Amino acid sequence: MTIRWQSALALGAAVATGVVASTTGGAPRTDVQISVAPQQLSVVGLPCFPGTLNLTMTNTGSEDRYADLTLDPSGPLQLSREVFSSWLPAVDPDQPVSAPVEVRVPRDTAPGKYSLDLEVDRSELTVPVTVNPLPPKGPGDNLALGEQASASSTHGNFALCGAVDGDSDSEHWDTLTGWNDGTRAAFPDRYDVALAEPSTINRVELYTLDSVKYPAPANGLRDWDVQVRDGTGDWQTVAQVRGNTAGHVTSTFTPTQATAVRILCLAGNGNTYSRIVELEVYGS
Ligand SMILES: [Ca+2]
Repeated sequence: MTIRWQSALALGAAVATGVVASTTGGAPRTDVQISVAPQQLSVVGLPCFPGTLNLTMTNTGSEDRYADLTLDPSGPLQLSREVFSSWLPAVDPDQPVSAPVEVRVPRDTAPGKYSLDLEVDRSELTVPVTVNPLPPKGPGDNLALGEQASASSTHGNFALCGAVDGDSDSEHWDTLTGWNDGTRAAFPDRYDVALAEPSTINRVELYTLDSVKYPAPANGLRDWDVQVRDGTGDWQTVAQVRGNTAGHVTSTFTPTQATAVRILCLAGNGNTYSRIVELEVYGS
């Protein structure tokens, strides 16, 4: 059931990209076209599971100009930006300018249909946003999925939340579905996930980079400690992995009450970076 839910999420994140023609809304002059990809979005009320839209403005007119693309969310939608401003030179061929916006909703958001209105001048575009039900977090479910991650550093080309996005496939590595630290050849690094509520856990599944192009013996995580945070805020080591060359490692330990889980990364194969494609946490 968990797998099915994750697959659905992966599909939701892969909604076909495309360009939506702007509407003029009766404006006498509209020389900035707006587009968005994907054309619709699915999100869920988890703290580390943002939906991302890519916004694009294109000056189709003959004069250089400055433009403000405003974003107007409905209901509970929270945005990483509410305006996208850019200088748009008039050039031939037209030069699109793009920027991302992250869309989140609170955990208690009612599932349903919402929307995000984009506007430049009188050119408007509406993006439908579907809020899906929260995933189950009972016995047998991955307690780390979409929960708040934090890290000692994150490489600029990667996403902090990529290691709790439900996608453990290393072949998707270059589409930001994993965490890569930002301090090359310097260890330790740490990657933490705060659980939604204190939980008794006894197993951590770690997927490090192991693809055809980037095999684990040269690119994966080699040495790490699995640590859990107890109710007093102290961290204790519950498992250790050394000399790893596999893409997927299961660590089991005595059932332990935890408010958060940390991977303390001590060394990587190739002595470059710490890379986690997915971190999963389970109770007994
Ligand atoms: Ca992932």
